[in-house]
Amino acid sequence: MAIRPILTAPNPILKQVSKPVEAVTDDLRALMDDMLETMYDAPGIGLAAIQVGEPLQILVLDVAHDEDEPKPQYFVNPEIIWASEDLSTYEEGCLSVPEFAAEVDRPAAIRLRYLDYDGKEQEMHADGLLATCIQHEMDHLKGVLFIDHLSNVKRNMIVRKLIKASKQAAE
Ligand code: GNR
Ligand code: NI
Repeated sequence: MAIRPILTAPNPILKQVSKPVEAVTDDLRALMDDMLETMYDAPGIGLAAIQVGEPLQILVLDVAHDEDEPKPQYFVNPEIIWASEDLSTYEEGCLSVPEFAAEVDRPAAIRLRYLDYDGKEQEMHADGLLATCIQHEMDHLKGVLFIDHLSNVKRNMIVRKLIKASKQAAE
């Protein structure tokens, strides 16, 4: 397993649309292992493959990471097959938008179809933080960041600050 560098906005790679996976191979399981290790190291509660530069429809999540037992979850080619009409609001952060957080509204509950770590088709219902996090990660697969849900004024302010911070880090 290896920790990989996480890309940060406004890196144009983060805008790429990720491709479906044809088969869950050992190589892709190795990528999922690296993603999980990278996510725990960051630390974060979710990571999409594009955040480590791989434009593939793969997510890893662990929304229970503060408890003693880690509970990693892997989602390949996820599809939302139902979303509740009622929304919930969470303060979201993103490892690709370091140091910023903002409230985003999303469907409060979803039903998801996906392939698991073994390539087996699964369905699950998610609500609460898990539902929010899955939708945040699925946005990454479409090249969308949580700041794209904010007003242009807020997003531009954040992007300008990210550019300034990365210039300072390079000095
Ligand atoms: O670590 C993360 N925390 C988080 C908090 C609220 C809503 C979404 C997230 S996902 C984020 C990790 C990340 O950037 N995943 O893409
Ligand atoms: Ni993110």
